[in-house]
Amino acid sequence: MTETTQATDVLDVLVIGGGFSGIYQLDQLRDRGFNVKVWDAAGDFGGIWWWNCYPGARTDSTGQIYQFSHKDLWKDFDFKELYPGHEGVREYFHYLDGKLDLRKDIEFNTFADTAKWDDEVNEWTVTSSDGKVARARQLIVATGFGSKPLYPNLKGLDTFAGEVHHTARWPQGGLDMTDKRVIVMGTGASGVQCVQESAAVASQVTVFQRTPNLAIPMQQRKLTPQDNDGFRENLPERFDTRLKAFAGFDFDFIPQNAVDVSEEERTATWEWMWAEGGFALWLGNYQDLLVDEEASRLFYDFWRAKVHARVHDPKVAEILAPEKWPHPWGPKRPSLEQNYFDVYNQDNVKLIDSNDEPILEVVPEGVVTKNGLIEADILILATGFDNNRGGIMAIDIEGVDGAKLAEKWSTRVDTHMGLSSSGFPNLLFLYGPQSPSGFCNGPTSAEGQGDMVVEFLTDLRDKGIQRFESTAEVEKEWTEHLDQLFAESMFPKAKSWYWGANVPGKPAQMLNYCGGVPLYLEKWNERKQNNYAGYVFA
Ligand code: N01
Repeated sequence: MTETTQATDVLDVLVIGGGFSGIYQLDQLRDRGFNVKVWDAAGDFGGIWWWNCYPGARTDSTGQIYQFSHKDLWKDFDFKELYPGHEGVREYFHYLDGKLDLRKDIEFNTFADTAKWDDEVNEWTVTSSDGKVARARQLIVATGFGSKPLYPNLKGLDTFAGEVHHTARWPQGGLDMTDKRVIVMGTGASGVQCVQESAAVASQVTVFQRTPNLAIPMQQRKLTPQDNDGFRENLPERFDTRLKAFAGFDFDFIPQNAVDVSEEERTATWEWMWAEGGFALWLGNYQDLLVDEEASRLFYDFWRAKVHARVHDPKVAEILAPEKWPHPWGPKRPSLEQNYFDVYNQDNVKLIDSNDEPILEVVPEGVVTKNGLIEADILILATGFDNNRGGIMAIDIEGVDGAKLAEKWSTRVDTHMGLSSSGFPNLLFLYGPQSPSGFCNGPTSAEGQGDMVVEFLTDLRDKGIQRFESTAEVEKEWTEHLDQLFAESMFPKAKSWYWGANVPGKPAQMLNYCGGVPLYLEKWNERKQNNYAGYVFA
């Protein structure tokens, strides 16, 4: 029997999810005297990086900004690579544990199965799949945007005789792909990284691509202690920029339009940015790239020429970077790649356009397409997630009068600023649907949105408020605000998880706040100054 099973203990706060957002809450709320516990389904620290331990899984943010700024936690941790792998991020979590003494209040291997609100006593009762029970006055769900893997509906999948793994359910002990025949389905961030790694060791890699990944260079490099010391010199300024920049990075868009500058200037800028690498090519590029198709096409052509110059077979290059673009460059997340396009020059790597040649069936020996059997030992499903909402809807959450959150959201997600939902009092979401989530660097959100929540809960406690609930009206307004931003943007032109277009059968709607982090924080501050407008208190 664990601490949270003591029926007499009523926690101030139970946090579900021990990634960046969850542990930030634990540390900050504990400092303010709250009695807090965290439940996490993972076996240990790392959040998303515990689950996604497939070969090559690494961040698309530099380690310097993929860390906490608070409590000087950046002063004595060295990242070994500019873009840390899952091992590096886990190492950072263990460092945090050493500094903040987190583990004593976290229960790993604990999947929250149900959460039930009791209106009589203003408490949540939460149960785990292995029978633990916790009671808490406030419940925070911080399950991340990618905790519910999306499996493809492949005929015969369970008959496969080899190893089949979703990237987000990779064996913790690893999987040796040396001299194996590997199939990778999906070319999102996870697929690109799996392809790069498997191509180095496998005897044969077959990649099924449905939509080309308009990937840009990572320019990865190893870091020395001197490099880390150098970075620390201006880290506070870089942290400061994060909350002022559109997507929570330490850079923002160039305040100029690509279409307004000369071709010579534009090309020089892009060549320089290309050599630097990273997401600045996406979220620190000319300001019109994500909103104007003409500007987007200019960059697409620049990008396409780079890809064609690297891929020897023009037919393969055309599948990877076609003349007719799959969608404008920008509204679908590009990946950061290291040698992704180069591996297609290797004899052991084959690319298949799955629009033309889909997998018809999985059989024990491999997969069957219209061109016959492709034998395989390992089948990698890099097919993504039921993003933003899936992880929350996987918990059976029951609010006032027995209302179920999964039912409420089955036709449409409605929240107040991605934080709460009417009918579900004293429940907050972090990095949840309708927050900047997918458009915000994780640790930036953990601190920025995290501080909003910490201050909110502290204020309510200090005022003796025992119950809060957002109103249906304010949620409708927020959803309409997102719908409007979406309609005015280029996002509808690219099917993506940002608006749930990747999940067959689920309603599509913009699930990520695309007005930018600064505007999001500003809107919260307005509400806060107005007695937390949008909430009803008791
Ligand atoms: O998932 P995805 P992901 N038949 O949804 C294809 C973060 N992340 O795990 O594009 C055939 O992006 C699908 O095809 P299409 C990051 O935010 C970060 O790669 O829909 N294909 C697509 O190619 C990222 O955006 C990091 O046409 C099917 C792929 O599978 C998010 O997580 C690393 C299919 C899924 O791509 C998700 O990334 C990993 C089907 N039935 C993840 N179903 C880094 O920081 C899906 N696909 C580096």
